Amino acid sequence: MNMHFPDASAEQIAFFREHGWLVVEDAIPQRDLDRLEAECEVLIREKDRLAYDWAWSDKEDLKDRSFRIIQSSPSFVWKDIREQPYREWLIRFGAALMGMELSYWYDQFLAKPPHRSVPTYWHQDEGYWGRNLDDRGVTGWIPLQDVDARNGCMHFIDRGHLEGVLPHRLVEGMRSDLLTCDVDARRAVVCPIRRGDVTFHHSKTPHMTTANTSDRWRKAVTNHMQQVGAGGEGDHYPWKVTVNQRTGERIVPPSRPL
Ligand SMILES: O=C(O)CCC(=O)C(=O)O
Repeated sequence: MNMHFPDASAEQIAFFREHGWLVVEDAIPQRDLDRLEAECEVLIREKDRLAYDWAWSDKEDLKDRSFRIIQSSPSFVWKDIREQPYREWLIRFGAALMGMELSYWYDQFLAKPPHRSVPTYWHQDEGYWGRNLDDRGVTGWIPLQDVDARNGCMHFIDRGHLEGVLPHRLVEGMRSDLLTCDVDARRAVVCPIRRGDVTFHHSKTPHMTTANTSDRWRKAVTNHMQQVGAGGEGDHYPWKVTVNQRTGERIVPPSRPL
């Protein structure tokens, strides 16, 4: 293990358990981020083949998607990614925060183009994943440049992980599976952070990122981990849909009420 990667302190663990989120400063070396960012470039360049448009508008045909949020996975293009020290660190650090044994689940590359993106609206990850992940998931979010509210940093609802799963709905005007829920925005904590910092959030923490109004891309790699044995998504809530953006097909998985 690279000595640079920090261990979770008792204060960080206590903060995460109370608040449902945490900023870890200076966690990942710049050279590791340079490699990760370079590997992700092809996902932007070849987005029609390798990515979904997470904010696919219902006014656009499949072939005309404007990719207001590119949604892909670094694992599609970087075969050795699972052996990278930052990945081992995410599991170790996340496990300490959650107080459970974790396995790495999946990663996403989420890129917002300059000026023409949209927010990733308020949601809880369990709203997408279903009851299988009940208090059993954690996410480590890695921006590939400095972020603040002008280019899409994380916002969290403080202590929201202690208040159950909120009713979600599909975001209006979208053809993708993008969900949202209503929150008390007065409790929102804005988390501007620097390249090298990482945020963690519990799978029940309501969170959002703002649109990118800057002149540069906002790129982030998000890393989802689950308790060993949780078995991935399932036992879904009634708002869940899956959209296959190769075909445009919309699938409604079996669900039960909230
Ligand atoms: O990067 C984004 O826009 C949203 C990320 C997110 O919602 C997550 O990592 O859970």
